[in-house]
Amino acid sequence: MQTVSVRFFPGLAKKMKNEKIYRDVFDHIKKAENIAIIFHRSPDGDCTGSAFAFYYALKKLKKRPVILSPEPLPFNCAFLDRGKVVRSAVGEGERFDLTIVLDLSEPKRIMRGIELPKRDIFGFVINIDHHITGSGVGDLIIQEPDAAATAEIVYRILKTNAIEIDREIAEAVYTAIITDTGGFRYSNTTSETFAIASELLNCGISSWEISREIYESEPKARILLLSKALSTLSFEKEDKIAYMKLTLDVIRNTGATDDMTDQFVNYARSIKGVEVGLLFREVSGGKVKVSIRSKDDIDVASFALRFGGGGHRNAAGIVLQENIDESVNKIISALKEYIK
Ligand SMILES: [Mn+2]
Repeated sequence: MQTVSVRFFPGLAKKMKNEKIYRDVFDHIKKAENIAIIFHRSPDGDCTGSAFAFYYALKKLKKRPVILSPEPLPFNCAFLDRGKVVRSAVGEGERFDLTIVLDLSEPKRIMRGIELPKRDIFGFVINIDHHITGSGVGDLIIQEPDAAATAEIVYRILKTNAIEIDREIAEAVYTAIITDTGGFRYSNTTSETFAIASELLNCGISSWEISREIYESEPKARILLLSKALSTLSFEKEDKIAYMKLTLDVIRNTGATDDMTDQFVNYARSIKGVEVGLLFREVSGGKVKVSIRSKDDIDVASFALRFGGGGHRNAAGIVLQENIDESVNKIISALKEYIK
C-alpha cells in the first residue's frame, strides 16, 4: 500500500496544490462502499461538525458511512445528531473499505476502543486535520495548519468535488467553524473563514439558531461547575499566568460531565494582562488534563510538546500521570521560565 503524506503550510499556493489532493480523496471515496468516520478523544465541535458534513456528503453519494465515537458527542453539538446515527463501537465482523480520520494528527489521540492500525477492519485511511503538531495517521494525510477548523478543509474538499452543500452539511460545517474560532474571535479566523461562513449562510442556515444550540443552552450543572473552577483562580508571574483547577470530586458533586469544562480555560485567558490561561482538571486513572490558552505570540503548542502534549500555537493540551498539585507545580514553574 502506497503511503502519501502531504503537509501544507501557510504561504504555499495552497488552493491550486490542494485541489489535486482533494480530488484524490474522492477517488478513494468512489472506490469504497462502507466508510468509517472517526475523530479525536474528548470530541469537540470541529470534529463533530466535520464528521456530520462528511456523513451527509457520503449519503448523497449513496455510500454507507458510519460515524464511530465511543465517547459521547459534546453536549452543545449533540443537536447535529438528529437521526441518532453515531455508533459507539465497530460491529462484530464489520469491515470498512475506507476510514476518514478528522481533526486529529497524534496517533495517541484516537479514541480508546478504536484500533486504527487494524487495516483488515479500517481499510485505507485518510487523515484530514489542521493541527500544527503530530505526524498524522494513515495512508493519505492532509494537514493544513492555516485552516481555522478541520471543517474548512472538509468544506473545500466537498466543493472541489462538486458536492452540493445542503442545509445539513452547511449547519455541520458552520458549527465546526464557530466552535473552533470561538465565534470568529480567535487568531485562526481569516478572511477565508468568513468567506466560507458567508457561503454557508447562503445555504439557508440561521446563525442565531446554531449559536443558540451552542452558546445559549447551557446545562445548569456546567455553570455550577464553572463557579467552582473560578473560585480556584490563581495568578503567577506578575499576573501574566492565570490558572484554575478542578478535582474529580468537585466535578462529580455538581453532576457535570467531562465534556462540560471545554471552554472554562478561556475565562483565565480572558483577563486583561494575562498572557497564558490554564485549566488543570483531574480525570480518571490518576491523570490530569491541562488545557492551555495563550494570547498573541506565546506558542503553547511548543511548550506542550515538552510534556508530550500538542495542539495549536494559542491552544494546546497536556496529559500528565501525576496528582493535580504536582501537575500544577511542574507546569507553572516550567511556564514561568518559558514566557520570560
Ligand atoms: Mn479543530
